[in-house]
Amino acid sequence: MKELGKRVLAGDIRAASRLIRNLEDQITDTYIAIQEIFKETGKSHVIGITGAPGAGKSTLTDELIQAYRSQGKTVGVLAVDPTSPFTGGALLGDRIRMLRHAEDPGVFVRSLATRGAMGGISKAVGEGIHVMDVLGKDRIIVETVGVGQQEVEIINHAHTVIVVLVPGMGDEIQALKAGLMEIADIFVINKADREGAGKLYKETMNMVQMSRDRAGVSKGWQIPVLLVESVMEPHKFAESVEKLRDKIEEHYQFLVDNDLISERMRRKTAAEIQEALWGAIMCPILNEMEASGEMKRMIDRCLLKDTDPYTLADEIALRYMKEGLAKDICADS
Ligand SMILES: Nc1nc2c(ncn2[C@@H]2O[C@H](COP(=O)(O)OP(=O)(O)OP(=O)(O)O)[C@@H](O)[C@H]2O)c(=O)[nH]1
Ligand SMILES: [Mg+2]
Repeated sequence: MKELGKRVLAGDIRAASRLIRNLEDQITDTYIAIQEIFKETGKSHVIGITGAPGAGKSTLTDELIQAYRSQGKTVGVLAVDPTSPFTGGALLGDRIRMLRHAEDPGVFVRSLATRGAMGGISKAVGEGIHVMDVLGKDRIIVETVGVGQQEVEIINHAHTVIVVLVPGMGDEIQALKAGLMEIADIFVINKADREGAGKLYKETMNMVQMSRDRAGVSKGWQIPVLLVESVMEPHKFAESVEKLRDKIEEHYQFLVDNDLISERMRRKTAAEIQEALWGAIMCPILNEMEASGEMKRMIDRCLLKDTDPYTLADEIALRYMKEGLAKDICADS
């Protein structure tokens, strides 16, 4: 499809879906479409929802869509599936769970499964957010599974990060370990029907109070811990998710009032430049090296201790500085 970016700018939903699929399939020239739309990005409030596999993120997102729609706000959802062995089956589940919004033109839900090499997920997420942004979605919810470093990168994309904890998983410790403590703007204790929810709530409150004042992106913000009622009690569930929505709004307002938005935007843009550089420099080099068999030969030489990766990297860098890059297909960034 030609001029994909321009069509997305004109509000073409099919073009937007196609573009997101292209990001997912890591088709090389998607960057052209992103170049076309970039100027119009930066209007949406981006909300990251992260937590362990099965923590109830999609269930929560579905209700959050409802809470925003009841205020007339439009919502985009990007459900990121890193296709890890843990979340292999998550895609279908996400689509089914948010199906009640499928006919609503104010809601745009897409899954993003990226098989990519290093940095690939974060890059595709950033680009997917741009697409939803230029479609004019007021709020964009990005669901990521919080299991590793990749997911902590949600801080580079979201204005407000929600960390979902559930009882019975030793989550409070997990949160500390995975660095989630540093990125959470709001903690949600989910699955309140489960044993230990009250205890987890208290522990998380303690953890939040003990943690030193946050430097950086949300300084001065008191991290709230919200107990969300069980989905089995639909009315209470809806009510507590409305409270969550209000907290999210309060956080965004806090960023605006304290002039912290620009700091987040700088951080986000720095990450994006790095990712674009990776795509523009590393991908063509690595692809060419793969295609020519040079990579294989280099591995062999390193294993024989004939040379080392650092010397090789110097040589390659020098060579490309002299010869320049072939603007080549980049299939695995
Ligand atoms: N008991 C209980 N189960 C819940 C609650 N909320 C969600 N679940 C269930 O937990 C399971 C996982 O829910 P999801 O919303 O798919 O969780 P998720 O975090 O999006 O899962 P992944 O995307 O696979 O990481 C589903 O079977 C839900 O029905 C709750 O409040 N109480
Ligand atoms: Mg999910």
